[in-house]
Amino acid sequence: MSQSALLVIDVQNDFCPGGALAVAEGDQVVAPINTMIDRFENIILTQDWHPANHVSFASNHEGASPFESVSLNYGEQTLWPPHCVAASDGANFHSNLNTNSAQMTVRKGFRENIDSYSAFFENDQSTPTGLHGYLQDRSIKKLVLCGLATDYCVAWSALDAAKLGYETSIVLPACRAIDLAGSLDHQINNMRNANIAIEESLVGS
Ligand code: VGL
Ligand code: ZN
Repeated sequence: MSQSALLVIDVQNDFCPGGALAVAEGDQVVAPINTMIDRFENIILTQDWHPANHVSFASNHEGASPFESVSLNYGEQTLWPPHCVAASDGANFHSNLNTNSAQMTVRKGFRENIDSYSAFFENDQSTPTGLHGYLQDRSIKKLVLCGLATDYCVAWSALDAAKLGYETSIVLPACRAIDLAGSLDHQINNMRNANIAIEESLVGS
């Protein structure tokens, strides 16, 4: 059994062109991710999944606009347009993503009062999603990350994975970024400093 897994982050309609929080070229990750899905035995998907009254939505803070930052009880939180509302079409995976061989979907950000960029811990950096336990139970030691967005959910997930001791890489041609106020460069630096491999071409297991 392979000890590596492909972790496909948030390839959902709302992060693709035409979606509520569209990432430039977000849909262009689908083809390279499908290619890698065919090369891996272990596939895990994540799905951003928020209640309509979620704390990360600017519309739920009086007078606030999307992409501003606010201070919450767990720290700074960027406010976003409402996106990935649970059970909405925007929360669905892109229709061309090959989800058939995925063994597990981790939903995150489902609690009203806390966001979760990372697939491992919510934004208080301590509430676990359960993914680490699942991977430990399956003896998975190595993670390859791809998806949306490079500088938010992919980076936060990769940084937590590295902290938890996984051998971690991200595959840039299968990622696209939001790039808010230099966030892409900042997070690429953070990932390099955490010994995360930044791959420039597609990889296999
Ligand atoms: C994401 C912002 C808000 C992401 C999710 O998937 O990177 N970014 N929610
Ligand atoms: Zn979100």
